[in-house]
Amino acid sequence: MGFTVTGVKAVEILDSRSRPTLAVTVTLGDGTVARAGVPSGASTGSQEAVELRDGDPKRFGGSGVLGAVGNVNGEIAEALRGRTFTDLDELDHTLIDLDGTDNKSRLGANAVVGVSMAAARGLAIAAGLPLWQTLNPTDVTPRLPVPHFNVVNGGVHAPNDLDFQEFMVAPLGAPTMAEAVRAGAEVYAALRSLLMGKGLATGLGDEGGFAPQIGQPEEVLGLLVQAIESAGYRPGRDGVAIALDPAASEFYRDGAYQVAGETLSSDDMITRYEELVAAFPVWSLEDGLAEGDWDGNVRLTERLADRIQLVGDDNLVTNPAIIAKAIALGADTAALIKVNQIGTVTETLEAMAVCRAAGWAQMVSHRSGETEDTFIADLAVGSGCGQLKSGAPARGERVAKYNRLVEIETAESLPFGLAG
Ligand code: 2PG
Ligand code: MG
Repeated sequence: MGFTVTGVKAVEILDSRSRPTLAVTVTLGDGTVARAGVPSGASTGSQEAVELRDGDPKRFGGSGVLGAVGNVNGEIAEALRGRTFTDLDELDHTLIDLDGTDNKSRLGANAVVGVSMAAARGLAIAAGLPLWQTLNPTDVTPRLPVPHFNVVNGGVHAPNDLDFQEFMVAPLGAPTMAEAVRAGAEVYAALRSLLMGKGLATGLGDEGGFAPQIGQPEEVLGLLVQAIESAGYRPGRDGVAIALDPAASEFYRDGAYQVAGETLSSDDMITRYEELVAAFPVWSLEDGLAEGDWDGNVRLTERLADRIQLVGDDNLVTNPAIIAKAIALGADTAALIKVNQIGTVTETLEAMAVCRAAGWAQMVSHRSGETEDTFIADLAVGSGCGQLKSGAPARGERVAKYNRLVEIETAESLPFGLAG
């Protein structure tokens, strides 16, 4: 058993924001060739595994990744080529040891994660199995996740005045993946008509959601409810609910939150969220408070966990040890899962296992800078986590993930919806 790596190769390609990233190809002894595209975030947590950028101002304003490409084609290829591994775990730990740092800053998390994802895909191809099946822990039921469509973009993902980064619609009440995707697309279309009717811009932000010139989050929430209704769905958990990712670290300055011209304390923010949750069908809140505001996050969880899901992203960074700390503290009730935040597929699966053991939910996530790679769709299905966010139901790199989920549903009869 096991598998032999015969080749590893990276090239510099463009991501959806026109910034350089890596495409990595891994070749196996049986002739299998597998490729992976590496995503890249904009609102990043400070503890994320380190993305290596060249910093050469003469290329792409310093954001080139030729150094990371060189690390794959040089050191990593030399270490893996001709070697036989028992499983992905062994290959990933070889990469972790080769890098030698605790945040993949030497070889670059973008280099390491590309190799890990391509190898994982290669193992599935070699075994003649869909990728999700090889990512499925034996004690977990695979399921099709509820898609969370980011239909209004703000924060660092759009050039408007909106401080909250993501306003998502989640068809929790849909019976199937295909119907959930249809609901997302229909609400998106209804929202476009509403915005046009109000003379608001329908240009798109980084994740394919509209980026209208609106300042108050409550105004956007009102429009979302209208769009859900005019598309013929019931706003709420038995129809189409709303999920928010304010990405609060981005508007946290000098110990306070700056929202639409107001300066708010952690407790003011919590009160604001309580009001939002009472007035609108919000079912999930991610990064409602900033990364370093642990006390605030514990109080937010105490005050809202009986009503909504509280997802940690910037503060948890898909890191099993940090997630364990948050579980012990009682901050958040769910983790956002991004493979490139931690840097290998194996550690990502570990982070998800830590969540499951504590009864925490997980939402698999894209990055604001994406490629056409659909790895996260299979990861969401195999992990059985029941939730995925991949941006709007628009733009090829976002839609590719949703389309992959519909394809999986067509091929296999799997349950759809939230886990547990
Ligand atoms: C987030 C992500 C993805 P980014 O904050 O959840 O939506 O954004 O990739 O820019 O970190
Ligand atoms: Mg986030």
